[in-house]
Amino acid sequence: MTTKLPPAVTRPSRSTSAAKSSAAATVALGWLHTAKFLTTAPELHFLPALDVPEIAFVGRSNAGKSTCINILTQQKQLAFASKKPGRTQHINLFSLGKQGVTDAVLTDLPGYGYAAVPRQDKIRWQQVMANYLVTRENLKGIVLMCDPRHGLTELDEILLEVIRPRVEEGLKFLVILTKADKLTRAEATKALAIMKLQAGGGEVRLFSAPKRIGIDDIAELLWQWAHPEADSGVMDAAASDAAAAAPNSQANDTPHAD
Ligand SMILES: Nc1nc2c(ncn2[C@@H]2O[C@H](COP(=O)(O)OP(=O)(O)O)[C@@H](O)[C@H]2O)c(=O)[nH]1
Ligand SMILES: [Mg+2]
Repeated sequence: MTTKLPPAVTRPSRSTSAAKSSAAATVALGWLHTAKFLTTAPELHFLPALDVPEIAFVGRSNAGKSTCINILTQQKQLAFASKKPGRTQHINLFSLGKQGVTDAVLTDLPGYGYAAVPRQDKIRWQQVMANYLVTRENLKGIVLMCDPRHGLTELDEILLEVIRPRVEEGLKFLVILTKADKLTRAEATKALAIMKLQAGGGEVRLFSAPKRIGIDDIAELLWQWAHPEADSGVMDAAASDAAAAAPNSQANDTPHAD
C-alpha cells in the first residue's frame, strides 16, 4: 500500500541557499516597494527630526541615482517626482514600512558636479552634505552612486573623506557602480576591485537597470541595514512566509530614466 505524501513533502525542496536568498530578496523588495514621498527640504534644518534609520543616496548628477531608486522601490516616478523644477537642489525624503508604519526613510540628496556647475553651487553642496553627514542623528547608511566609466569625481572623494571616520564608527556604506551593462566582464571585475580599495571598508555592488543586475542583492543589504535587530533566523522566517505567500512576486517594472 502506498501512502500519499502531503504536498509540502512532495514539493521540490526550496531550502537551498539560492531559494533562501531569493525569498529574502522578495521580503526586501516588498519593503522597498512601500516607499512613499514624505517631504522635501531646501535646507537641512527644515528636515523633520526622525527616530527611524535613514539611508541616504548621493552621487554625481547623471550617475543613475533616480533610476536606481525607482527600480529598487519599483515605482516609476518616485525619484523623478523630486526632480520637478525648484526641487532639484532639495533634499527629498521617502518613508518605508509595511502596514503604514514607517520603519525607515530613504533620503535623496541633490546630485552634484555635472557639466559646468558654478563654483558657488559646489561649495553650497559641500556644506549641505557635510552638515547632513555630521548632524543627521538617525543616519544609518550612505549609498554612493558612481558611474564606473567616469570613476570617482572630486566631490565623491571629498564625500569619502568626510564619511570615513563615521564608517569606522559603524555607519553603513555602499558604493553602487551603475550602468554595469556598459562594461565588459573584465572591466566590471576591475572596476569592482578598484572601488573595493577606495571604499574604505564599505560594500561595493554592480548595478544595471536594463540588465537588472544587482537589484536583489542591494535590496537585501538595505533591508538588513534598516533591520539590524532581525537576525538571520528572523529574516529566514520572514522570507519563507513571503515565498509561500507570493513565490513569483519579483519586481518587474521597466526602468525609468529622467
Ligand atoms: N545603460 C544604462 N543607462 C542608465 C542606467 N541607469 C541610468 N541610466 C541612464 O543614465 C541617465 C541618468 O540617469 P538618472 O537616473 O537620471 O541619473 P541621476 O541624475 O543620477 O538621477 C539616464 O539617461 C538614464 O537612462 C543603467 O543601469 N544603464
Ligand atoms: Mg536624479
